[in-house]
Amino acid sequence: MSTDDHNAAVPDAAPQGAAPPRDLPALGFTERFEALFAPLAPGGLIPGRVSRIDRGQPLVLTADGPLRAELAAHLRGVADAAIAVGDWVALARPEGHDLAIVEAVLPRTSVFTRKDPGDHAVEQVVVANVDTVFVVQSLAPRGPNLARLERELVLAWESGAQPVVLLTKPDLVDDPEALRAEAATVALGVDLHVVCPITGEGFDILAGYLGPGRTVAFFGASGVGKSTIVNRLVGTDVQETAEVRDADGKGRHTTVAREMFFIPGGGIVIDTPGMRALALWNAEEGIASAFPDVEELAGGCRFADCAHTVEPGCAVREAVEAGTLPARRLESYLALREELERLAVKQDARARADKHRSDKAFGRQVKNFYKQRER
Ligand SMILES: Nc1nc2c(ncn2[C@@H]2O[C@H](COP(=O)(O)OP(=O)(O)O)[C@@H](O)[C@H]2O)c(=O)[nH]1
Ligand SMILES: [Mg+2]
Ligand SMILES: [Zn+2]
Repeated sequence: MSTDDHNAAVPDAAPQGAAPPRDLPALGFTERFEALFAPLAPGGLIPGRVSRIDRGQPLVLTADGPLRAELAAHLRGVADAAIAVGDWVALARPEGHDLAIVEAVLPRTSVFTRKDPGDHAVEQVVVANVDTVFVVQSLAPRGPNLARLERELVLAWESGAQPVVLLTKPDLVDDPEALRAEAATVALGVDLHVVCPITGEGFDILAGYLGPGRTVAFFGASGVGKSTIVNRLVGTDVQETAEVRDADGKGRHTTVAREMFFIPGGGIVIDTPGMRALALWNAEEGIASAFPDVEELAGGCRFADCAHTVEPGCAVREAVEAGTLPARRLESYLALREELERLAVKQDARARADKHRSDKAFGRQVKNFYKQRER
């Protein structure tokens, strides 16, 4: 922590485990972010990465250490600028101000979103700028939940990060290999590994996804072992874990916040609380990626806009009848598609268009920052 910083540094709130690196590439500041940030450097701003958010105030890791920050007035209430753990931001550090100020949020390489669990057709950004999304499921007590895995994979694909499935608790089941094969039937085109954070099985493979500047995040229901994996990777118990209730095999929500941790050999992990509600948000492409089998069959349907329900000449339903596509797979696909359609009715057109406007929004943020400085 440099002592001449005029903004309060916050060592007490810094993540436990390995200290956050001070060099930006180790924090994930790639050439892409460097180039995006360049127009803001002449304005005296510094780049930093959001490692956690407490009561709306991000903790931002910078080359000068962690700084507590708040959003600039011109970003507040702007949906495009909502920040998430993992975001790269441009910070001002005004003289005599306790908090640094987030003046812009750099366009993301990936963003994991879901529909806000409330009723509204509102997007919730879970984490940003993740390279690999680990979708975690437990093999015990009942084996993988295929429908949930399909939904999780749709969201993971949609994020733009690389999805990878991790299956935990092989030590608690008789035939982990058979359960793995079952999960593999819905995890098309993604790596799938069995890991045991208790024995360390599979951790050599996890290391391959990590390394300096690489960011991985863990998703899955509570109790599947996400925090236990994170603790083993980090090398100390940075996250609380909880015994799973025997009756229903479900875990309690011990992980309450999303937070970034650092791996001694290099690499950044983000743990997340178990998410009960994983409602889709604009996941058209995610569905297409998660169901390559259905999408390919659909190419053979007589009608280009075939809904695979009652149309004549439907190659998808023919495959189900012939036994080459599991009926439950088509049901999942249709249910997820229908969920998206219901969401589209609730969303206004603007909300839908917003998703692809982050580059434009960033340009506006840069302009607003310089405009406000002239005053
Ligand atoms: N036997 C066994 N227990 C595990 C394994 N992974 C996690 N656990 C246990 O499962 C419980 C829930 O783990 P936790 O990491 O808190 O789950 P989270 O909610 O996904 O973060 C804890 O008691 C862990 O010790 C595993 O591979 N084998
Ligand atoms: Mg946890
Ligand atoms: Zn069809």
